Amino acid sequence: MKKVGIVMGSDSDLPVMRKATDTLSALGIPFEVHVYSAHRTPVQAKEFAESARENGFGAIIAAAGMAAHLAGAIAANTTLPVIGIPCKSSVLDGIDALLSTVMMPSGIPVATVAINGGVNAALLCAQILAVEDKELANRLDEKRRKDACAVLEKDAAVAAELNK
Ligand code: RP5
Repeated sequence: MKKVGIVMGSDSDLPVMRKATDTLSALGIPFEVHVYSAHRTPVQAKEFAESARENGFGAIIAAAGMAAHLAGAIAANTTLPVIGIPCKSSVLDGIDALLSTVMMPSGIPVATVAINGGVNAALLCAQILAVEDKELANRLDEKRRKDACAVLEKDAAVAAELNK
């Protein structure tokens, strides 16, 4: 199976990225994590993106906060699908990173998930890899079934308490 590349602009983004790594691990998807910044280590970020396809990656998650250029910078240097996670910072609550990540000019797409959306970034990567992987697609179907069951259990608990 292809690996998922996970790049974050700073180790301060790690709590968000752990949601992505936990989700990928639960689905049995291999990944590789790096801290590369579009601003502080632009050379390393560029080299990672340029070599990602030949290094066995099938999709890349790029997470950054504030003036979040990382996902766009990664996407500029690969035609692998890039999922951008805008990370919430202390000043503008992540709106800064959301707009920086989502508003890519035509030609260089970044599939942007919600602010701090580590789980959905991982699931989107899984769904991309599952296009050519029936076993992974089955695992995703099973996860949907389990998640739905968990909601129905909550429905039953809330109904039992409040629907008198
Ligand atoms: C961004 O700046 C990083 O992705 C991080 O979200 C934010 C702050 O970085 P630190 O100052 O915590 O290293 O580049």
